[in-house]
This record gives sequence, C-alpha cells and structure tokens, in this order.
Amino acid sequence: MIVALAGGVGGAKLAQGLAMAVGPENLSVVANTADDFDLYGLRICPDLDTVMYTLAGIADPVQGWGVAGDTVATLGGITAYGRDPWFKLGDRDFATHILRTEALRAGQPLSVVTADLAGALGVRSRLLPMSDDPVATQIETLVGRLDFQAYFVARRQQDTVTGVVFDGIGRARLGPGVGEALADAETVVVCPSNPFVSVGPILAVPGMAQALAASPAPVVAVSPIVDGRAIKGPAAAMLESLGHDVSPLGVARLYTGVIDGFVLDETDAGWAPAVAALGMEPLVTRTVMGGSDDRARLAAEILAWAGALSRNRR
Ligand code: FO1
Repeated sequence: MIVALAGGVGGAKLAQGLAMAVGPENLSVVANTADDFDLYGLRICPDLDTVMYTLAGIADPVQGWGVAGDTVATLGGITAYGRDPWFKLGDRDFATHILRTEALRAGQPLSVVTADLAGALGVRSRLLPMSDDPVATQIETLVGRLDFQAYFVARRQQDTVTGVVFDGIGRARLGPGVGEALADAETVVVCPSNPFVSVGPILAVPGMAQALAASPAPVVAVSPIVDGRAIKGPAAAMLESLGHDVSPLGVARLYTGVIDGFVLDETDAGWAPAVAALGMEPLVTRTVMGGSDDRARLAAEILAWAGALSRNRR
C-alpha cells in the first residue's frame, strides 16, 4: 500500500499520479480537513473534494478544484438574494455538500460519508480524512486572526501571515484507517502541498507523528517550492513571513525528523547537498506536473527511488 498525505490541488495531482503508477486500489490518500468550513448551512471540505474529484477524473482542469464544466446557477440565485458569492461553488459541487451535510447530520462520521461519496464517483483508492473530528485552521495576520477561507479566498492571501493555529487539534483523533494504512505502507509520500496549512494540520493530529515514526515505510516529501516560488498558493509568502528560507531547503527543514527523502525540482538541484546535510536523501527531478503523463511519471520515479531508501529519520 502507498500512502499519500495531501492537501488541495498539488496533493491531488500527485495522488492521481500515484494511483496511475501503482493501481488505484493500492493507494490510500490521507487528506487535510482543517480547511473545512460551513457555508449556507452546508459542510464544505475543499481538500477532500479536490482529491476526490481528481481521482474520479472529473476535477476542473484549469482551477484544479471543483467539477469540470460545472454551472453556477445556484450561486446566481444566491447573488439574486443580495449575498456575495465569495466562495465559488458550482451546481454539481453543491450536490456533494448537500449529501455530505445530510449524512453528517444523520450521525455518520466524515470518513464514512467520504468513502460513500468517493465510491459513488468511482474512486477506487481509499480517501481518508485526517480526522473525523472538526479542526479549523486560523491564520494570524497583521489585521488579526482570520478563518482559513477568509484569508485564502475572500481576502486572496493578501495579508502577512504571522502564525497558524489549528483550532480543535488537541481533541482530534486520527481518522479511521489512517494508522492502519501507515502501519501497512510500503512508501509514504508527503505531496507537494503547503507545509503550514495543508500538510501541517495532518502532521499535527495527535498520534500522527507516532504512527509515521512506527511505519515500516520510508517517508518522502515533494517540494511545493520550485525556483523560489510556490507552484500554487501562498506557501512562498508564508515561508518568508514565518521566518523560513523561501526554498526547497526551507521546506525540507520543516520536515526534519519526519521524512527520509526529499524531492526537489531540477531547477533547484543546487539545494540538494544542503538537503542531504539535513540527513535526508535528495532526489532531483522534474516535479512540475501538468497533465496526467507528468503526474504518472513523477509518481513512478518517486516510488522507484523511495523503494530503495533506508529509513534514516530517527
Ligand atoms: N479557491 C479559490 O481560490 N476560490 C474559490 O472560490 C474556491 C472555491 C472552492 C470551492 C470548492 C472547493 O472544493 C474548493 C474551492 N477552492 C476555491 C479551493 C480551496 O479554497 C483551496 O484550494 C483549499 O482550501 C486550499 O487547499
């Protein structure tokens, strides 16, 4: 079993590549749920949905999130009532949130609801929420503490980030199946997702560090920073404002003690010796993923390399 730890779009792309490389049944994806929030009375789980739609082959290829070709009639109706449609939910996407909310209200845990929704869309990999318990990322900024999606979408990541808080993390338990997947894993891949707000919450769930440490698998991470920039989103700005190097090395340092190997883009080959000096094996390759060929090639390359890595993180 291959286990991927994934946030949103970058995580979903590599997860799809891994599914293609090893067969979807041989992949479990542990997804961040700390971006989840309530809107219009519905439970929205952006990272779970981004991974689910991507693995189902129906994700919007341009945005990376939402459903390809989705319409926005419902949002149009909401706008007609004078509300600001600040979070773009397509009509088909609304169906996911409606059914999820109905099942959660009926008492089903998020892990069960997610498995049902993903299964109905034909996803054959296991999609595991990091926790069934609610955790909410809050971003400390110069204008005060903001809910994650207020920072990320409504205010377009314009605020300087001074801290990140995972509200509820102390009470959260690992999602069902997560510990078992890690115990069975051949390789664990930390996807090229934001280390603070996508991977950070997953690693912060009580029990996760122990489960990773106890896993027999090598743990490898892929840099979300290429040539000094984030592939997508605010990772570079966060590294800078939180006092880290805006480089693959800055990311690798955050994973010290957690990972055995670190994948850098070929444009960042010069950082490989410094990554190796952290006690991690570096792999330099082309990490920027366009279409499915790129995703499958990168995934296969990572797995072939990681399979020969020794566990050296402790
Ligand atoms: N991201 C945006 O930048 N703007 C949006 O309006 C938006 C809507 C949206 C709807 C459903 C969904 O599953 C994801 C959506 N995202 C949107 C992406 C999401 O906010 C972020 O990618 C993650 O939360 C960060 O990983």
